[in-house]
Amino acid sequence: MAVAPRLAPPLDLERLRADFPILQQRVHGKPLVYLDNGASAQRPRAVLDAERRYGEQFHANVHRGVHWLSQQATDLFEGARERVRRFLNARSTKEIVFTRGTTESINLVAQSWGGVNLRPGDEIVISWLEHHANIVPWQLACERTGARLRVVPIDRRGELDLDAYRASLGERTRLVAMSHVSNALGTVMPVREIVAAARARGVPVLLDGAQAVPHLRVDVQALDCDFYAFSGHKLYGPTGIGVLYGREALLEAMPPWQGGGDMIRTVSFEGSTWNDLPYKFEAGTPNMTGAIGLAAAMDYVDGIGLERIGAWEHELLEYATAKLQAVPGLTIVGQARDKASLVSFVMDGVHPHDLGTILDQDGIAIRTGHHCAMPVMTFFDVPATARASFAFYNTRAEIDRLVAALHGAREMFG
Ligand code: 7TS
Repeated sequence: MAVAPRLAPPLDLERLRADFPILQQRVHGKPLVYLDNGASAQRPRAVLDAERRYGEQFHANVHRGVHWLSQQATDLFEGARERVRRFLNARSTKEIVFTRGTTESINLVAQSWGGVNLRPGDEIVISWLEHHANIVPWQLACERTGARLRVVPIDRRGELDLDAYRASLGERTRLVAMSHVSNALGTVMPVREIVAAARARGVPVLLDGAQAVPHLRVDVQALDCDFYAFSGHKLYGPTGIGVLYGREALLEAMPPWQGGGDMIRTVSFEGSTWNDLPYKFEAGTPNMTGAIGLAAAMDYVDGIGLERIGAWEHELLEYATAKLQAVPGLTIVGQARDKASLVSFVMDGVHPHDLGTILDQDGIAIRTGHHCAMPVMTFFDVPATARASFAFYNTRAEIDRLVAALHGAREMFG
């Protein structure tokens, strides 16, 4: 007998929004409409409380004290690592390196892995839609090693050209580094195909998951990627904390990238030896508050369910797309068939920065600019875009306010 699919119950937005104190306020006299979640999502009380509780009751330096507080702090910090492992379905906590964020995670790989694996003429394959954090560290690695970048084109919809991608993989390809979701266009990248084609050639893959983890269920074993990078602050967690997932065998073979306390086993003036994974990559006192806050954010998100979050955000995206398309003079930049949770757009005759300023007067927060993805702007021949990026706590009524304000801007600029 066929079992009817169980539909997830819809989100109780009123109750969920009450978890976010910052959303309750007025800006310029208007209720805040926060549509800049792609830059940084807001933190629920559960995260703020976890950070405060740690500071009020458990803070001490980790991994070094025999005293009670230090053990509490270490347990909480290592518990957070295990929470991240479970969130990503990594095999082992040895594969979970805490960093300051996506940017630092990618720099770690570019410096450490790149330093021992790249030779003159080797190639790193990236795409045209990458955030600067997944371009510049590779450029720096290329400068140091003589390797070069190969950039896979996108099409007018903002989708990766998969044939060109496959054709770009060659004898000299040493690494593929791509976004999971584009921050400037919202494109969900065909990561299965990307990974499969690279693996067939034995080429490791790094995925920049900064814009993916808040919206999609990420399982690093199912993805079969070698590195996965993301930031806490886009996942309703704290700033200054992020994660690098790395396949154990690769991390094991990589040298440390920063030296200092905690990453060593022994130090003498003749030379030093390195600590086990993941500590080899965590020199100095880590961000314990951040890690604990991030674990609380993961509990919070999983408590709601990423599938339900994704489903609601998809509804918001479709609703916003339809309404925005009806605004005279407005063009959506990035029309990929598979998109996550944001809309980039331009309006004839109105600079995106002016749009942002006008919307701000209405209490509506969006981001305007190049979104740290200048090549994307070049590709679409625009100086900048306006970008509304959604979180599960956004409502249709908020999108109505965005759209009304855009109609107003249109009239103002005639
Ligand atoms: N990669 C992608 C795809 C991103 O969207 C971002 C941040 C980063 C890397 C860097 O993350 P960080 O936490 O290390 O700074 N993106 C954005 C954005 O879209 N608006 O502000 C920051």
